[in-house]
Amino acid sequence: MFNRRQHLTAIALAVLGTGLAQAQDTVKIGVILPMTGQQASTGRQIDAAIKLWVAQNGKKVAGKTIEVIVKDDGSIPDATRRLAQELVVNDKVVALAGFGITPSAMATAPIATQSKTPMVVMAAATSSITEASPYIVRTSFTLPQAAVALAEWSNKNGIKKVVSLVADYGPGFDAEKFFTNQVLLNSGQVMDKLRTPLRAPDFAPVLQKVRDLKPDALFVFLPSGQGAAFMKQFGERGLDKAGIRLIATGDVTDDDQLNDIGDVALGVVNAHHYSAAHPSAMNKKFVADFQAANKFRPNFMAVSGYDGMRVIYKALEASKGQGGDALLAGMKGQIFESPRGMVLIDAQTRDVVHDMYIRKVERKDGQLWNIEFDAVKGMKDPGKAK
Ligand code: VNL
Repeated sequence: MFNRRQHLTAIALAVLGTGLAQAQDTVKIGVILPMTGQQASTGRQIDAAIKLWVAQNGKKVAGKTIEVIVKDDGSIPDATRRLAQELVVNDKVVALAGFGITPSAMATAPIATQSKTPMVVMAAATSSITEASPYIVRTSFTLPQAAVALAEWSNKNGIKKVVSLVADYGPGFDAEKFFTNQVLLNSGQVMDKLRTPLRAPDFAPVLQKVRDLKPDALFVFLPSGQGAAFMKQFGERGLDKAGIRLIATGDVTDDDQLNDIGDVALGVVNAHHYSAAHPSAMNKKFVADFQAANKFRPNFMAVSGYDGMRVIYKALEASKGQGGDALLAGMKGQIFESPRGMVLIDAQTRDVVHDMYIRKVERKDGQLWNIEFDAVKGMKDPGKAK
């Protein structure tokens, strides 16, 4: 017969046993996204894409059960860092993922390095992010990729005098530098370089300046979510009628907002790695499945979240569910078809290599789309030191 003490010990052991079994059978992925605040659309897109990936691919990988934990950082870098710390120390996640803006990714990089936790950047796009930790892998894109591809197109299309306008932080600096340097290399003229704050930008003064300068084209990078407000003001202030051509990175003609922008978006040429109108069988299925589950169209953030999950799942298969260096090794060098087209995770830089498409906004079946008409194939990040 058990006495009371033995009985309690047995229960304690049983509980401990189940706890251990659970810990060994479950693999946790910690996702940090801006679900609220100015970048909430980015969080909403990536969260929906992660859920779609899990719905399509199941929760079992390498005999383990995947648990995705999503935390909202409101795109406040201090919050991102604190949440990452908690996810690593308390939840023992094998991977960190998400990161809506560059400062959030940068704030978390030291945690990834110290804890040897692979960190998959699904949104932020400043070139140098992947150099901030050897544990960072990126599935989004880089601004130098989009800026250089667009500058090459604009040179071939008679655009000589340009003004650039970017958000005043990391990815904006990259966009400005790589676009204007390429224009100068092509013997063009850079009339001015304008910047607007990341938080609560006021576009009126810069648009007035552009109107006065009258360049052949205004080049714009603004983070996902700001494009519609900007483009509407561009039209309201008559810059399009004044013969100033708007060209942009695809962040500005974001599929998430494109239909709200209206006619002023028509004909805007832009460069990016993903369009919801990309004409592949895989993308048609991705868009259909995404729209069946959500009331909105997937944008470039969604595809980066989806591909990021692919990278994590395949790496877990290779590492048999182990984290750390084994998981990182499984991420490096992955090559696969994505809804955007072919993707390579460069084993040396851990950055994404993919096609940069040149697109034009067109109306089809009553909706606005970024229609791809040219591409720079297999583009590496031009921002990486040679
Ligand atoms: C960043 C780059 C953020 C591109 C974006 O949207 C974007 C970033 C929130 O690196 O902070 O479209």
